[in-house]
Amino acid sequence: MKTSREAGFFLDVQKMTRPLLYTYRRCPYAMRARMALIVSGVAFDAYEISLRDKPQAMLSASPKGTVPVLVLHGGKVIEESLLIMRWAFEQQAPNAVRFSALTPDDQALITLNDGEFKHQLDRYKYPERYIASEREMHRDQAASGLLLRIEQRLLSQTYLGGAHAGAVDLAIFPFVRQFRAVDEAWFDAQTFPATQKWLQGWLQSELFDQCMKKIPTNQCAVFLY
Ligand SMILES: N[C@@H](CCC(=O)N[C@@H](CS)C(=O)NCC(=O)O)C(=O)O
Repeated sequence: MKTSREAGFFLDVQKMTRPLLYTYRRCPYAMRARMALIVSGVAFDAYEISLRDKPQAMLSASPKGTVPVLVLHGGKVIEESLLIMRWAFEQQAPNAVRFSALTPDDQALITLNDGEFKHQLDRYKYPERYIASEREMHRDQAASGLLLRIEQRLLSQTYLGGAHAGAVDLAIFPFVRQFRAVDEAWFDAQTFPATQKWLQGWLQSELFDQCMKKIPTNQCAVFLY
């Protein structure tokens, strides 16, 4: 990975040599997009934004103002993390095949993750923004909802995707990571052995390491694998 080129105020989408990903290192949606691009072998530029001061070029491409946003050569904009993942897997790069398939059950798990679980995670992680006295209720609902479903799957298979990691693993792992990070001691004391092992495997993976490479705010880095 090489750092340093600063993205211009406006993008000249005809001159782009690689797709440009607007990203934020700690955002779980951006993490899933970066990991999908990396495993698919797609070379891309990653521009690290400040959430408080978003670049005008990004807002011109995607006025809704969330990351990740992927701008393709020619100007096509993909502004939802799951669609960026899908685009990455469609590029047919060597590693992409086993990551591409999403069963209806996988999709249901991702919907649960992005809906109910994210709702509970926010209320557990940021009690000051919500009703502080309900924090533990949200934590416990998350545990008996998505985490239990994940645990049941991982008791009979190594990855959520089956014997091999799949898109469903990449889509969900960053959120479970964030959930654990709120109170690691609590999480590690729960009886979710398969989920704990699965999470540790991802935290220690080369892919996660690559996806978490630090890029200075308002600078661009090239991801070439
Ligand atoms: N549905 C979107 C959600 C993306 C999202 O909410 N990203 C957060 C960062 S984790 C964001 O950009 N929030 C805007 C802000 O905080 O101003 C996706 O899947 O890409």
